[in-house]
Amino acid sequence: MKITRIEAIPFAIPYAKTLKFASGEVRTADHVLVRVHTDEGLVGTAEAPPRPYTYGETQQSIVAVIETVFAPQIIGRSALEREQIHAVLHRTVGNPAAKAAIDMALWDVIGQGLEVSVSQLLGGWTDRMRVSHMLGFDTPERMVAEAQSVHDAYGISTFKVKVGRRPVTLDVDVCRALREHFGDTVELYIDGNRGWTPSESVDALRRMADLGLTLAEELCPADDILGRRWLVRQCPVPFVADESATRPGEVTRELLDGNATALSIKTARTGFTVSGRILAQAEGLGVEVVMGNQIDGQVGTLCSVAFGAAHRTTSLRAGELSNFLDMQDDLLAEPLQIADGALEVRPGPGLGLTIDEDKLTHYRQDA
Ligand code: MUC
Ligand code: MG
Repeated sequence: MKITRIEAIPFAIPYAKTLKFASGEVRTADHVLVRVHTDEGLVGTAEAPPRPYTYGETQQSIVAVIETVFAPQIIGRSALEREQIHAVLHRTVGNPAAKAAIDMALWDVIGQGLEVSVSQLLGGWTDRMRVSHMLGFDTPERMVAEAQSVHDAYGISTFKVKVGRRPVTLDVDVCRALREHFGDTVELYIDGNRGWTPSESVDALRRMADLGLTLAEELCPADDILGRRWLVRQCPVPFVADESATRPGEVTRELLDGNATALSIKTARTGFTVSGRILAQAEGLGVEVVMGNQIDGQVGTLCSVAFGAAHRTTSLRAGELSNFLDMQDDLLAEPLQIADGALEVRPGPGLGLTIDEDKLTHYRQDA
């Protein structure tokens, strides 16, 4: 399984519906498809979705760091030398989506080489994940209508509501409208993407105390150190660290400092290898996890399902796996189908994905 070539292909697919949240908005999926080739003709595939406003990575920076920094140090090694390859990636600070995509493409190669599904290699707990749908900023009426339509079309009954607007009543009204519309038939939780101050967050949580929310994520910045601790201490539900806990060291620091009591694991950010280490930290420390979404396309979503379904702890909660529904098109030859509120793992070998080459030719930006 000698690595002979690593491709970083920028592609752009427009969204049918803009997703808006406190730290940004997404109109086009300007992602990078990463392909790892081996001497036996295997090709491992993964997707890197840049989030410039969160981590500073862009489509161009991902292509550049893979082509000029990572690929030259990895080509010539065996895909099985995972610790060696991780030492190379680890030497460079940051660039999480670029590193994660390389890691996942390598696992795809290994799975194909061994003729086993990656999800089974990782843990093989189950064959599907329940799906949570993310509702971006809009009016209460339109957000309720979107929730009802994905509920009807896909059987989804868990919703992550984006919050963090001012005044806080804008988002409180949305959560109340959703609860009144659905009664107790749905799970609701919130993600502020650092939009509120600690006191706005506490105010919003008080106003929503009767709504049965199950999680609160990144309501204020983790750098509001004492305010964030004060907020987390009085938060009635697990407080999820997402963009504040992106690697094992940060995870330890944020949890031990009392800045969070649960973790979002995103394969787009920590691949399979580091996500597995973070999961072990969460299990060892006894905190809950949720499989998050970095607004992945279908390739990335398939990777999240493979990891989430592989482990008992990650499949306890619904994973955020439906952002691809907002895209006008995608790259998989056989598109993902959410049914009965769940997404199935592809049987493999590897990740079990095939790229539609005509679509890639159409959407790629470097041709
Ligand atoms: C989330 O959980 O925050 C928004 C930005 C990003 O990086 O991921 C999404 C969802
Ligand atoms: Mg989040």
